[in-house]
Amino acid sequence: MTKGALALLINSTSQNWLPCRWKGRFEAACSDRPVVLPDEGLDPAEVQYAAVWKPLPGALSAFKNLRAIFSLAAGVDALMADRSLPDVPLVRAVIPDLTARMTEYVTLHVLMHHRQEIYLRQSQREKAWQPKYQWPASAVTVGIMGLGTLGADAANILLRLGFRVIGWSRSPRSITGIETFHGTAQMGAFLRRTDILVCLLPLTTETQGILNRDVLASLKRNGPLGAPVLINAGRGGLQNEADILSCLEDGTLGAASLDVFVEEPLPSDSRFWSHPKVMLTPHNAADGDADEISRYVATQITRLESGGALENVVDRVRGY
Ligand code: NDP
Ligand code: OXD
Repeated sequence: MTKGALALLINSTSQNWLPCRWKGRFEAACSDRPVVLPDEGLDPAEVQYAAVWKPLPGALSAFKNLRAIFSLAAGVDALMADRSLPDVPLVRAVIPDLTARMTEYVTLHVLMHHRQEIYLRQSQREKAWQPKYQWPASAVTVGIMGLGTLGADAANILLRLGFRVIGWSRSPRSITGIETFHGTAQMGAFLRRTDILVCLLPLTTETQGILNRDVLASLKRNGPLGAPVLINAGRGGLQNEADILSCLEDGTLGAASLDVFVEEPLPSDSRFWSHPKVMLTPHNAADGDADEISRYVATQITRLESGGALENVVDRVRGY
């Protein structure tokens, strides 16, 4: 008997998200069921599962026999914003490979700021042999906003590199070697200790615009880096971009690494492109791997159909 179809809805033109590439991987992982793209004459009534990346709002509402939605991304803010999203379990991507890639990005950028890369590249362009004093990692406090799957992993690696690591979450978290803070009441104490702020929060109604002037002005002053640094790989909607630019201009921030933006792709006239204190990447801090994710989805479907429970189901009230 043919099993219910899996619809693959991928709305992106970037190289990593070519739908035909993902379809091949899903066909290999879910070999016992049809895997269909929207332009392949798919019958909505046959679709039991949907695996999605940035589907157009309303795209899932036609699937009346849907049993679960699998987000091909860890962040589900775009899906949560779709008021017509079917009321079935929404599973997000929690994949060791994705976590490791994000930890690479965070470690890379923390080290680039700690090891004065912006200054050193400028010195190279100017042929200036003028090394500055190099602080030990133990003099620098990295504050991680979001101690979930990604934040906790990055925190552990930074700790191993010798940084002082602190973290902030919504509810209390305990991670060996890391001082943790939670909730609005403890946010100020967390920020006042932080030299490098790493944001790995999900975008929700509570976190929208959280990276604003008030928050950035609360970061530690007179730290070893001269001025605090922001690294945001969460979502663009977390940042107030006008505030970030003005904080970079007036020295409230010394530098920033930004992977995500309010509008993506970033418009060509954005000041961020050419800002000398900004290290910018095109929302690729942690690309998802089609082989890993398709196997993860296939395993979850098999478990569900054998009477087991889905893992990493989004709490729709919390929004992440
Ligand atoms: P998790 O859900 O595992 O962790 C989220 C963390 O944020 C938790 O610690 C949670 O607190 C905390 N949090 C949520 N809301 C608040 C709040 N209001 N105040 C304080 N803390 C809060 O998510 P992941 O670690 O898997 O992913 C985080 C985000 O990273 C994703 O949502 C996505 O937007 C982004 N991402 C970006 C990628 C990129 O390439 N740029 C790639 C992958 C993900 P608590 O522990 O109490 O629940
Ligand atoms: C994600 C992303 O959320 O790639 O996984 O942004």
